[in-house]
Amino acid sequence: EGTAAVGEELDYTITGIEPGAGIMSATNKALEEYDSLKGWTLQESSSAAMAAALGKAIDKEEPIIVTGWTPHWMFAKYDLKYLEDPKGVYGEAENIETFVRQGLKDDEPSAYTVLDQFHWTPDDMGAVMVNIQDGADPAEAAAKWVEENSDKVDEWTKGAEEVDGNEVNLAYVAWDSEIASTNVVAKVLESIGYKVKLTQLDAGPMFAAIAEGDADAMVAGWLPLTHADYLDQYGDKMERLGPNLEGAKTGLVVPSYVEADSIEDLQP
Ligand code: PBE
Repeated sequence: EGTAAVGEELDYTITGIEPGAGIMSATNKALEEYDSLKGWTLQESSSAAMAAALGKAIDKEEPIIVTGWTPHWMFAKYDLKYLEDPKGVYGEAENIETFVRQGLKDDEPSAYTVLDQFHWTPDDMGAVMVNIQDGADPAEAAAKWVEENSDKVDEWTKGAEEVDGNEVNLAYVAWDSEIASTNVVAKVLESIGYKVKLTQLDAGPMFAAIAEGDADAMVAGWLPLTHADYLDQYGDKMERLGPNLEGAKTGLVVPSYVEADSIEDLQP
């Protein structure tokens, strides 16, 4: 089966996720920049529905193209590949960064210290994601990781004094990667006495909540590229604490049996 057949079988449709995701704007840009994607459409969906569609296609060994990212459990569960992106529309390696509201350092120095020191690897995040995918409740999966990784957690809590039920509000988006990281940070904050509220939002509102002080922190800023527009819009009103994970990636992802290696192998 050639690559022309792939487009036809897919009705020239890429399965996307939530409209506010940076990977959606990057994919819209790819649709404009690659001749091979002329006439293709990007279907809005949700992260969960995208993963379900991927699983279904793989069960039937049918082609599918999704907007994907790493770290993600789907690379542990399925045999997948990124389509090469010779024009660099999806950027190089991304980092995931932590942002807090202005004033948090004075108001809640202990929480600020933990958030500032929070730093882990794609493998760490992947382990939590796989557990959640295997059926663990996100809070349980996070608690298990925290228990098994006290060396790392001790580094994050170093110098943070215990508090007595102070409240902290973490904003996040229901991307599998951010469900994992946000729940882990919540567990660690709870371990030093915080009462943590998790607020699930879309991407834009998540940045806005930190900028406006409606939420205290988030650990879900993908940069330098994926969330560059949000950083432009809200960066001045937030405190940027830098990467909590290095070596993330986004792009178009297909099961390895799909006969295309590059976005340029697709056919308009
Ligand atoms: N993602 C996962 C997000 C960032 C985290 C790649 C889906 C996005 O595209 O905005």
